[in-house]
Amino acid sequence: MGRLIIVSNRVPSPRERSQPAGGLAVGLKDALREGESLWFGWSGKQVQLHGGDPVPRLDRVDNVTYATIDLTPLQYEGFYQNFSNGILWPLFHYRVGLMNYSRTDWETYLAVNAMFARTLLPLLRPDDVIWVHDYHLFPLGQALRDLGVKCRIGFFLHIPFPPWSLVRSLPGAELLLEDMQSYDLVGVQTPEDAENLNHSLEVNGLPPRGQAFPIGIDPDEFRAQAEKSMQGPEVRRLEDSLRGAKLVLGVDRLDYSKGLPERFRGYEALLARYPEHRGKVTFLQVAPISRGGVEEYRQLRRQLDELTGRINGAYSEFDWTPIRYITRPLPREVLAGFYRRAEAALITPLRDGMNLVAKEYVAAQDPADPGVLILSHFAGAAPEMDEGILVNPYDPDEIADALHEALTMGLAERRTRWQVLEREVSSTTAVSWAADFMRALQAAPAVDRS
Ligand code: ADQ
Repeated sequence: MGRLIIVSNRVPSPRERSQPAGGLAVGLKDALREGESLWFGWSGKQVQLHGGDPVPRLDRVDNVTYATIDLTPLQYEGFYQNFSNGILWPLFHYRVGLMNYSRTDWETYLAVNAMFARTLLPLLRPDDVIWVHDYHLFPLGQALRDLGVKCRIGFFLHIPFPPWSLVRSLPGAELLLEDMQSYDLVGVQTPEDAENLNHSLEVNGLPPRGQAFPIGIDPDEFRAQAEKSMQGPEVRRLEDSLRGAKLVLGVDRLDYSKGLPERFRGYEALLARYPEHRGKVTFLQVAPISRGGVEEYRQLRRQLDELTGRINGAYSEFDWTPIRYITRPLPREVLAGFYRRAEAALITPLRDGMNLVAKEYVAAQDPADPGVLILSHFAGAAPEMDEGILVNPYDPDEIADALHEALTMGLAERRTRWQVLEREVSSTTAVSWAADFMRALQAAPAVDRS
């Protein structure tokens, strides 16, 4: 087999020691350990270019060559901020009302995809297999085919695929679906996403392409990380600061899809309706700022600042604070120990492609005394992880009841539930996800390359 070519919007810097906060980077790092591969995409830098395409910078580390290009400030704004994050992201998370459509941004999106194709082309060999990732790059397969690329090309969508009745709100949605015909295989996270995608294709007279490949983590690595982290100074400091209180943990990028205000209100409802937990529980929410340039994200931040202040103001004692809220990323090594220390994880997205934090939490637990996973019905992980307490994230009272149940659950039930969850997390890993996708891509009937 030829090389594996991964294309994603962002390419993580291979020399950065700490991991970026993002599921795609985490999943792929685990999947890229074997064989020869090239990872192509944006460097994360904006540079003013005067005419012509950027030239990829190459950096080889072990068996992976990282090839990155810069974007101009106009490309960054139109392609990344406005179209990918301001239009596709809300729409694909079922939030049509937050979509700020503009035809100029759509044109920039198509132009940047065509530019990605032109700059990738000279790096390709005929026997390569190309794997394109995520909503930033829907049209890339077609752009490559237009340049005569005959390799196998697969696409994986990390975010949900909503029903056609929503997707059709996007002007040009039909074109995106037509472009998908250039891929030999289109992977999505869940059977529901595959059904929505295939139905959208069908109503547009196109053949089905979608198959579900739920992404996973590297549970062994995460467990080892968590065990090691328990001995580290941060977990000790956390433990000391809790002074015997139970810990409820939330870990998310600061994003409106993650249901953070609803979650904070759920915790507030716990304190209001179950006063016995006051002073005996602490909620730690780690939510590093993400996409700070987009207005909706700035608004969300203001809303959370206000909610945290209000809840802490109302319930704090001079020696106890109900919510600890951090908007900086924490190193994964430290987070892993925090997961293990937490009696409950509160993961309540309004919509999420998969949600790797849920899987990491399960992998990090101590089998002798595991914590409880509280998970939204609307995370892609929910169908696989229904031994957690599943909640409707829109209902603060349901979140409060789930928290009370988790905080009072006996050891026997916690162990039984965790064992089922752990088996699930160990059977669908990042490595098996990538291997399953690649196998299906090799086996898929090739699309017309003429
Ligand atoms: P994300 O929306 O980024 O990913 P998620 O799947 O939860 O969401 O992955 C986040 C990753 O970043 C996890 O590995 C987590 O540990 C890490 N992370 C999150 N917050 C962090 C923090 N505060 N500090 C350090 N690390 C942090 C997208 C989709 C998801 C899908 C993934 C993978 O939105 O639905 O599961 O891709 O396909």
